[in-house]
Amino acid sequence: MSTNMRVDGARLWDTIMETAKIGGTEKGGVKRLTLTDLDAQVRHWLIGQCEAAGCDVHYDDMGNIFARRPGKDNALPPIAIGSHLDTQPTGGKFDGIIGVLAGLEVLRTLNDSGIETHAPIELIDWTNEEGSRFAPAMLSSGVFAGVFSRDYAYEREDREGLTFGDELKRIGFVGGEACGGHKLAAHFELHIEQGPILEDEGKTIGIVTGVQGMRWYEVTVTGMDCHAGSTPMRLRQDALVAAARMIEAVQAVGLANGPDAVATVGLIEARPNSRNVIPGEVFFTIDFRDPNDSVVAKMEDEARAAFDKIVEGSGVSVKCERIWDSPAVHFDKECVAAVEGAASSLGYPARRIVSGAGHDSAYIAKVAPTTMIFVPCEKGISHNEAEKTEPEQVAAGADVLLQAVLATDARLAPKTGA
Ligand code: HGY
Ligand code: MN
Ligand code: MN
Repeated sequence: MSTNMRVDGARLWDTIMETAKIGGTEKGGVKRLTLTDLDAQVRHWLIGQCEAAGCDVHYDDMGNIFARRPGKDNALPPIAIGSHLDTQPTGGKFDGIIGVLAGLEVLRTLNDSGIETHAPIELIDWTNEEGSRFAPAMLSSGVFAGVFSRDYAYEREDREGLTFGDELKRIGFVGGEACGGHKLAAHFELHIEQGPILEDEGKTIGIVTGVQGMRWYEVTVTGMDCHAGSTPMRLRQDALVAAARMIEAVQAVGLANGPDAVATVGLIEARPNSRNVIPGEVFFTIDFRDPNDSVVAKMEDEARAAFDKIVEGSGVSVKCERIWDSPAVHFDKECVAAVEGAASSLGYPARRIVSGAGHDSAYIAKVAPTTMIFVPCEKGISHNEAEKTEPEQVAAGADVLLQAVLATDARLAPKTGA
């Protein structure tokens, strides 16, 4: 009986440790930025593993990889298991990666058990989920969901001026299928929580009901480069001092709109970045999030008003451009119920939770019934080389994933008893 089926937790953990070597860092993290040679290396590794598991593998013109395990009726749209293999510069071994590799483990477990599902099952590696090298995040699942055009995505530049399109071509992953070119019956994503709630409450499984709203901004503060030694304080147009005040204001906006609002300046570049030149230009980014879109909008208004006040009479100007707006997402009730039912039948302590982090599922939810499964990570630490979770927790998440996918396959199977 398929409800007794369990993944091979040791095999899954070994797979995670194997891929962690591709871009592995001294501190035990993984640095595998999207569309680098390391990303290409793990992509080829994944394709090899999926082909060995009997899947048909192809990728689309955004480099999204689709590994399809045939079902009884291959005319049915596949039930997808997706996440991402790209990481932050100081990323961990698990963010995104456990979602893809647990999907591979589900395919392997179905093979070991000789189970034939009604619909095909499709494992997906979504390109550029992190948005660290090419902003915004979730770029390729966004193209798949029709949120971004492929041309917009191809034009995105990293901080060295290289474009997404050129880098995708360079690593040889421009596939023949137009991104978004095929339907998904459902999409499930296993992910670490990247927050402290599950661990704090002693829960093994997070039943994810949605993703909070988020907006990203790029801010350019313009003053005047000048000599640090011969320019009197009262005559300076110091872009970095103004930017520092704005960053303080961003923090204040986050605190003032709590308890769920979060506000972050994560990237800053001062130019010319020379110790004896008054900075003439500063570039920095802002990340605002809250489960409630109206709070995110209010934070934007308050930050803009603060910036205008800061530049008044300062001889400095500011340009604040919103480059990304991902409204709050509510996942599909039946998919959420499948996860809840699986966690309960497997006897794992679970709770419903809204995701603080963005995920590809947030966009895929626009085009397919979607939900996510969380497992705890130690102290909620993520986007950090110290990111840690336990083999038993990953195996538990993979078992819930397996059972939720099987339950969905049974629910969606044509009633003709195919
Ligand atoms: O930014 C995020 O929440 C995700 O990690 N890309
Ligand atoms: Mn992730
Ligand atoms: Mn991430």
